[in-house]
Amino acid sequence: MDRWSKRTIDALAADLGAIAFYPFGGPPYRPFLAWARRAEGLRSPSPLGMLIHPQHGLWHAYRGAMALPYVPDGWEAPTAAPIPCNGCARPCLQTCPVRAFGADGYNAAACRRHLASPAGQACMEGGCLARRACPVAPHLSYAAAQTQFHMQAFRDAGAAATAGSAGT
Ligand code: B12
Repeated sequence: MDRWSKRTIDALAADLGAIAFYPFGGPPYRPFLAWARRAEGLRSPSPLGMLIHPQHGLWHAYRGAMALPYVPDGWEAPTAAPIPCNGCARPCLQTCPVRAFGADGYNAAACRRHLASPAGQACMEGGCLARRACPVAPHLSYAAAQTQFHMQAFRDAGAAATAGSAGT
């Protein structure tokens, strides 16, 4: 996926006279979450840490970014998006079988251990249960093959090597 992203977005950037940046290849990492918030007018992350979008919910990720030396025709600054988590019962926080999302943030090691155990098969096959518990845009959740690709990449990558396709 990272090779595809680079090939596709490098070509697009060359056409547009832009500079391409990628979420992988670190550390250090480019601040994609901060950029995404500014680009899309998103005001706060979801309780899981990932950014939540009013229409796409948790089902969006970033393959690359482009810096343009000009303002494109028709571009308008984003308006502040509504925060979908306000008033939500937040089932995302109650659903993780190993309580990987706590007051101290996201416990990636506990998550990976669970995924590598027989009990983690539901997350491996159908995708992260906490992410799937989100009531926003469930119809946009990823297809099984796509989910399994990313879950396997996330589970199998070492802590330092997860910057790429795992981030979906
Ligand atoms: C390292 C990394 C991880 C690490 C650590 C993440 C963590 N939560 O600590 C590991 C491997 C554990 C991980 C896991 C996952 N990740 Co990850 N990860 C990254 C990566 C490569 C770098 C993050 C970083 O350090 N950036 C550098 C800092 C400086 O930039 P920044 O994040 O914009 O900085 C701002 C924010 O941190 C913000 N901020 C301040 N306080 C807080 C508090 C919270 C809770 C948040 C979210 C932000 C925030 O302020 C900073 C300054 O403006 C990014 C891609 C990227 N380049 O950003 C993906 C990325 C954040 N991951 C992503 C995803 C999807 C995942 C997983 C779901 C993957 C999976 N299992 O399938 C999991 C779960 C993440 C979770 N619940 O937090 C997506 C998020 C998409 C989205 N909708 O928001 C990204 C953007 C990758 C992508 N290609 O889209 N990830």
